[in-house]
Amino acid sequence: MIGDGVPEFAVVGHPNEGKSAVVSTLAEDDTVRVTPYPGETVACQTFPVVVDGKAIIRFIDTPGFQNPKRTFKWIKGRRGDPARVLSAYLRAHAHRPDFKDDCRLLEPIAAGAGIIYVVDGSRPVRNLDLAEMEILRLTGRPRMAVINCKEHETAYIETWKHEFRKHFNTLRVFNANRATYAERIELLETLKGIDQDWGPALEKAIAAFRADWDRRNIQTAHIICDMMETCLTYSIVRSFTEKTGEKDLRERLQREYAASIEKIEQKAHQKIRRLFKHNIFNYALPAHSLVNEALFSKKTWQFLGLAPKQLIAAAGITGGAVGAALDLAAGGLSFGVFTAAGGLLGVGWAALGGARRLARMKVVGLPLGGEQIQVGPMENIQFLYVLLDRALLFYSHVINWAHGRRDSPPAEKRSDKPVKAGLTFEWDDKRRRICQTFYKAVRGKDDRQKTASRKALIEMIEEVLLEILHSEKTYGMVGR
Ligand SMILES: Nc1nc2c(ncn2[C@@H]2O[C@H](COP(=O)(O)OP(=O)(O)O)[C@@H](O)[C@H]2O)c(=O)[nH]1
Ligand SMILES: [Mg+2]
Repeated sequence: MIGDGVPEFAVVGHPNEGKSAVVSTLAEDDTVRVTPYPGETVACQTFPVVVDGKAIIRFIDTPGFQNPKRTFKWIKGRRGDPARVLSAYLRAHAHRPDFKDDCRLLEPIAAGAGIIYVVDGSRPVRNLDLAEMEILRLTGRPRMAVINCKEHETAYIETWKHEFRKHFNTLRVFNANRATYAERIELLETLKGIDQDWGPALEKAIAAFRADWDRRNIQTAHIICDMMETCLTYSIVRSFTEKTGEKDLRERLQREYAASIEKIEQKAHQKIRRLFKHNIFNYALPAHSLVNEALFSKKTWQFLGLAPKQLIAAAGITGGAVGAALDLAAGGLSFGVFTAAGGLLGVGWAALGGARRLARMKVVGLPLGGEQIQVGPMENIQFLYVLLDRALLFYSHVINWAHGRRDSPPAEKRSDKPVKAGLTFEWDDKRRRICQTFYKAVRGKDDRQKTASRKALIEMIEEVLLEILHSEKTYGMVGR
């Protein structure tokens, strides 16, 4: 611990074992430099976890040992207070370029930081590692060992654990690339065992971290609710004359409508992404994940189990899709063209979908002889479930993607089989009723009903987000 009472940990070890990746994941900071080339980190860099503008814990990324054996030999030969020995070592090697990294690494420890020692547990233990462990033991500082397996090899883990028990106060298997929220919390909990004196400060940091995530979840629920309200009530109205041509305008408006909905959705997703501090993780997800599907693609509807097969076939007959309308028809849903009086004008696509109507399009007479076309709002509650499922999937990806990871999700694999990956599909009547009430209220005029239904929906989404957060299931996830 250092002067201001904020727990501080130097993350040390051999180059290229995943120190920077561990720092990045623990600090939720994807600006930490993680590279496949050893020796890229040349100076220490501190990455604080900041909640409400205050650092609650700090992780220091270090270059890694350069001369563990010689350093060990030097330190081992001295008697007395470990802090003094460490200071003497730093003084004696301050101007030695060949000990530069060792000095950088030991400086924060001499200044009072605790130690997190990272090794790649998928390789065997070497003599060099034993020298490093001995040095760290001789510093006398509170220390934890982290086994970060870069490969799936687990044969050496027991040997590592055996050695660690001799040299460290506590140890933890932690994968910097795969760690979930729960695993990050568990690691912090384990850190408490590093030293009795550190317990209260770490307890405080963990509580602040948890509270921060609770807040992010509440904000996410609001973002999702706002996005759904905007999408469910969205419509475009445009005037047209004989010259403009009704057909052209109608097609243009359909495209415009679909593009706007996608934009609203994307904006909301990006807000969620920022909330969880992701800057580089990009969502090029495989086909099984719905998140990457265009909102109106046939596939999305299929994935969510909403598309009766015969209607997809029927959609094939009508030819290429134009904007939202035909795609929606392909999903087993239809839309109609309405006159001002409400009568059905164009029955082609409407006939595909049986009783249900979607993406309403109205032609309304104007007093001066012109006419207007209105596209939207969407008239089917499945639209709500699609938006909700996609937002929840997006959330699931974001929270489970460790910040230390520098690979990309695997390229999209084509799959023709519909996959019922959506969460809402399995919901009970109570949750469905909340959705139905919201769907009705936001499109109505009663403000009190709107407020009440929003509140109920937000509470329900918060509950669902927590379920996803603590779920063992990798809901809709890839590459874990
Ligand atoms: N597959 C996998 N790769 C990892 C993991 N941790 C680190 N790496 C990779 O190992 C390389 C070295 O990681 P880095 O954190 O820069 O190591 P450092 O030199 O100890 O800081 C990078 O290419 C990382 O992406 C892990 O848990 N799994
Ligand atoms: Mg590094």
